[in-house]
Amino acid sequence: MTMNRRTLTSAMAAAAVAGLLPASVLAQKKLVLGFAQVGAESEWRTANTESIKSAAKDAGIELKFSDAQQKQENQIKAIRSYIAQKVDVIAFSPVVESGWDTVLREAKAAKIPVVLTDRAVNSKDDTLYVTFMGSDFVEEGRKAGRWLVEKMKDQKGDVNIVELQGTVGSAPAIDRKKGFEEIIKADPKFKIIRSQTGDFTRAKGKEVMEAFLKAEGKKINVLFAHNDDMAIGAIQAIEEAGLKPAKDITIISIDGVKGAFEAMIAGKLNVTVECSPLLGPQLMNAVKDIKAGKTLPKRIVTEEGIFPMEVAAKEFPSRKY
Ligand code: GZL
Repeated sequence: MTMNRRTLTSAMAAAAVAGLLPASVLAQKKLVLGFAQVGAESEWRTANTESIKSAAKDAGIELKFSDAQQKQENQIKAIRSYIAQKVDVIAFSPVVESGWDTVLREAKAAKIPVVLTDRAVNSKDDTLYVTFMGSDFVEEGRKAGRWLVEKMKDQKGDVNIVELQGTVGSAPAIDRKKGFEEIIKADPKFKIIRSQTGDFTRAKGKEVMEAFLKAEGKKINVLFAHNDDMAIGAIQAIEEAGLKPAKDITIISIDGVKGAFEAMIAGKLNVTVECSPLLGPQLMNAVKDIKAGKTLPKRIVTEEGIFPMEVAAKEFPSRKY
């Protein structure tokens, strides 16, 4: 008769209580974390994955990891496999906000705690997860908007903006747009004349920016990109159209990855709003706290800054992602 992990654990616990096994043996049982990652769509995501893998290793936590290639059905499949394997904790970054209640109820029924990292879900039932740790995307959008309002304060005529949105339905795309529009709506000179998803990738960002340039040409004053990868793709399109990025078209993006600092140092990107992917250590602490029976806050917000091109060269050497 094969014993599954949970039965084995309870047998070990009984043995330890009976004094047959030293508690230290029990204590040495490695915690197992199942992590369902969004994909590998951007520099940010690559750094986020690296942070999770290295932090699990440092924490002595066994990590089961999956890459969903930005498909929700793959993330749901991965979560179900972690439930079947009876991992100690499940964590994931939901590729989109909706459609998670069923699988999260299955995890709850299996008594496996779930941690949301990076992105949120729009479930009405917040008992389906222990905590959500990640950035305040609305505030990131506000920071981008405030920088633009300041930059254009002496501009008299219309400021025509094109917007490269992140993955449709994802928390960062919805919330960054919301925060940006909340700030610029104070002045009617700011007009978003085109807005379309570039799915957070360089390739799609370039493709959509080419279409924007074809349709609007020299009318475009500003590009607001929901992440650096799409901005970097768009910079290529702007240069191929014979225009000067960050001069003919002001470019604002979000993440603060190395590629953005390199673009700012080259004078091709005006500003990037920081969104830290380095969530690994915080996640491992949460896993250990949960298994130790500690109560966690429902929301853990990562603190972040904003980096205009003027400070890029000075800041670049100390950047960690
Ligand atoms: C934000 C994260 C976003 C990044 C993109 O926390 O979910 O996904 O802004 C990444 O670069 O693809």
